[in-house]
Amino acid sequence: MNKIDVLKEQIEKAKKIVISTHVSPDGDAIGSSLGLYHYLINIGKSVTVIVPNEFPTFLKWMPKTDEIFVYEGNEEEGKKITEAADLIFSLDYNEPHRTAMYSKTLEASNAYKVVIDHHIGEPTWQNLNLSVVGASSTCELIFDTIVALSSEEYINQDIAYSLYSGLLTDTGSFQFSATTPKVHIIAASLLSKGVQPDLVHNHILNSFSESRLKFFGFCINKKMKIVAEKKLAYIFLTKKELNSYSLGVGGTEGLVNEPMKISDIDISILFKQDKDKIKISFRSKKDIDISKFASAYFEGGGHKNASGGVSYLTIEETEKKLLLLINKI
Ligand SMILES: [Mn+2]
Repeated sequence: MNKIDVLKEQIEKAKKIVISTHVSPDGDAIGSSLGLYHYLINIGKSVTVIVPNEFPTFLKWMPKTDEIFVYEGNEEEGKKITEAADLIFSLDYNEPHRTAMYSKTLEASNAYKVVIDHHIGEPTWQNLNLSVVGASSTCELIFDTIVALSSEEYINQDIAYSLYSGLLTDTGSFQFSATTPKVHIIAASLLSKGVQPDLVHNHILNSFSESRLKFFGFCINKKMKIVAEKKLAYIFLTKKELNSYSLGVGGTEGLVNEPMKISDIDISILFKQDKDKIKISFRSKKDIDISKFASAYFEGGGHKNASGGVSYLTIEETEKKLLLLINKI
């Protein structure tokens, strides 16, 4: 049996389905989850989307975001829903630890587990893996999955808005190298289902508060450091600086991309001080595989040109470590 037939059988059998995403869900995580959610609801299934923690306000316009179950703060109910599920989708992540506070509950479940993701990784914990490493987005893969399970006719306007949002955010508005001809063909199909591109763009990208834009200005003006010979820009932000602007959930989203607008910058790194660690975002241009650097020295991973990582040192020590190691990039 091919993978799609296996999935089809599991969906038909399933009485309760859970769709889960990684911690701090982004546009692709929410878009792919809602896209699949609408499809499964439309074919008559009982489905809950569970996110580990809150997601940004600029994603809350998508159809049925109010139905998304936020695990953090509702753990008891979240455990019950997960225990009752006989089929669980893991979208936009491929290791349970990426779900942070939800991971124990997820791992305790006996449900049939399906991973659909595009990040680097070779997971072995699931029952079925429909991931394509290097694909533009999980939304692209959900489009393919729905078409393979049913047909393009099943993609209605709600699904189209959800999937288009993830395509847009994960390709940086169709600019990153994973923006293949196929991505544009999918985008065209979604537009033909009634998606208004300007509306999505305004909701997601032109939705800054005045305070958030001023914060971006502060980061570029006062905090950005350049290592010209390495074509590297980096920003360190203390907890205090992050708290002194009313940013809300997802307020630093996209900040790491700002230095990439400089023609002489090929690498951008953002360090954000958190409770007990420093969260790191890496971006690179062209053939520079920043995920290798992120995983070798900062417990990171992700994509060739976009990775995450973490440091348990102080800001001063982390900066020292970075400057010592930049020749390894
Ligand atoms: Mn993604």
